Amino acid sequence: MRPATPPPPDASSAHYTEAILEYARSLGLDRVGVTHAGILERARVALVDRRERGLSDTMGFTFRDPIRSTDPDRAVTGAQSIVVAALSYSSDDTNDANDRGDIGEPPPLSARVARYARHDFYTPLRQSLQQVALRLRRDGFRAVVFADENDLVDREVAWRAGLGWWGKNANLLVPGAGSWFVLGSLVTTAPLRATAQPAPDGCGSCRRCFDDCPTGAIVDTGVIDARRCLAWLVQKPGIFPREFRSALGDRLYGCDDCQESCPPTVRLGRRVPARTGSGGPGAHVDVMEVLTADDAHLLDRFGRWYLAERDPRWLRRNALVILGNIAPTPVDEPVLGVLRHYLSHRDPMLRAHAVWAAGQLGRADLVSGLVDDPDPDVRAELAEVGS
Ligand code: B12
Ligand code: SF4
Ligand code: SF4
Repeated sequence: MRPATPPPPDASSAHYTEAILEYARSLGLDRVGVTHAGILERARVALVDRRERGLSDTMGFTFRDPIRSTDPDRAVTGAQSIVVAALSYSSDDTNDANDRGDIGEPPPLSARVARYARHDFYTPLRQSLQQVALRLRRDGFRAVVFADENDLVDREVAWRAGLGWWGKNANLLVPGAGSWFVLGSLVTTAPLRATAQPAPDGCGSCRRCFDDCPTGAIVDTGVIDARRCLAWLVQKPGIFPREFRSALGDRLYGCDDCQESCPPTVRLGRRVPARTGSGGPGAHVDVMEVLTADDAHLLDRFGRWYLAERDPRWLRRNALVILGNIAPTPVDEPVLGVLRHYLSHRDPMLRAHAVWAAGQLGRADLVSGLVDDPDPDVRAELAEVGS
């Protein structure tokens, strides 16, 4: 006689939901919650409105198809609920503790990496959620994991599941812990119980992030103008807007200013146990390495980041802007060599940024050979350095 199949669990019981959440916590997820799988109405309106107002610039992501990215049922047919998780990438001081012992002294020409990109935090987040999804599947339900993808607006589901409040800087802040968290979800056909009401606002009268954003990109409460946001501009393909090149400073990828100025994130983030994600370049990257390495090396080191068309030329572009911002003058031989190399580069986008960097570093004399350059972007840069 075959053993009787156990009856399917009653997923709508509070007990089952708590067992799933307990399992998720045991897998290292710092905060977990459950929300229903209804349409994300507010996010849908916001995505369309921001696109219409030009605030999303040329970003695709969730803006490409707002109907899809705000309908969990499109992600998983018959979706009933969403398990949402936050994984901390906090460190125990405000200044690169993630990387202590990791890299030693920063290189002399050092570019900065935003905290979420210093190590790979998405893989452990996804792996833990996959384990939870497996358990739900074993119990007879469908369950699919999404984290930083285009199918779901992560902050909106996290807010709805009670994981945090919307900061005026648009980040989701976890009560008692701040915003150094990456977010992910699993959408499932299991009818789990929603865990909580949305967390109450914790910003109060504070406006620090508005004042400290280097480009004025926070244009309203919780609203980012991507055309000004350095976190987008370092990813966006094309010519880096001239008006924001100085503000870029030494940032190679990401921008943390609106979180580093955020009192609850700075204060409470220290209370969250420090975590080092797997792999990743750490907090500091040698600008000369980015400018001299080949594609294979750059993809090996930075391939986990979002690089349009997986092309490392955008990193080289950012590095040229950084070089123009931080290289000491008069420039030394290695920097001179790099400038010369890029001023004669076959890629006109890189030539254009090299022209700018040379001008910034007081070496407009180097660009005189480019007067007849066939590329309009290069000629536009030449006009700016007065050549
Ligand atoms: C596109 C995108 C970006 C864009 C645009 C950011 C943005 N604000 O939309 C760019 C490239 C600029 C970016 C930057 C960053 N990002 Co990003 N990004 C995304 C992505 C792919 C989609 C976000 C989205 O759909 N935005 C749509 C708009 C409409 O949403 P929103 O701006 O949050 O608007 C909401 C609020 O206004 C809110 N709201 C409505 N009414 C009210 C009222 C009040 C009072 C308030 C305060 C809010 C509020 O409702 C709106 C709709 O939900 C998500 C991943 C995902 N799939 O969701 C990651 C994601 C949002 N990014 C993330 C991170 C870590 C960052 C950076 C910190 C990285 C860095 N260090 O450089 C910065 C932060 C910049 C910032 N201040 O927002 C995390 C956020 C984690 C968290 N704790 O919040 C996410 C969730 C990725 C992940 N899965 O972990 N990002
Ligand atoms: S990520 Fe940087 S540029 Fe973008 S809103 Fe925050 S502080 Fe401003
Ligand atoms: S800096 Fe102040 S206003 Fe901005 S998100 Fe943090 S607490 Fe809110």
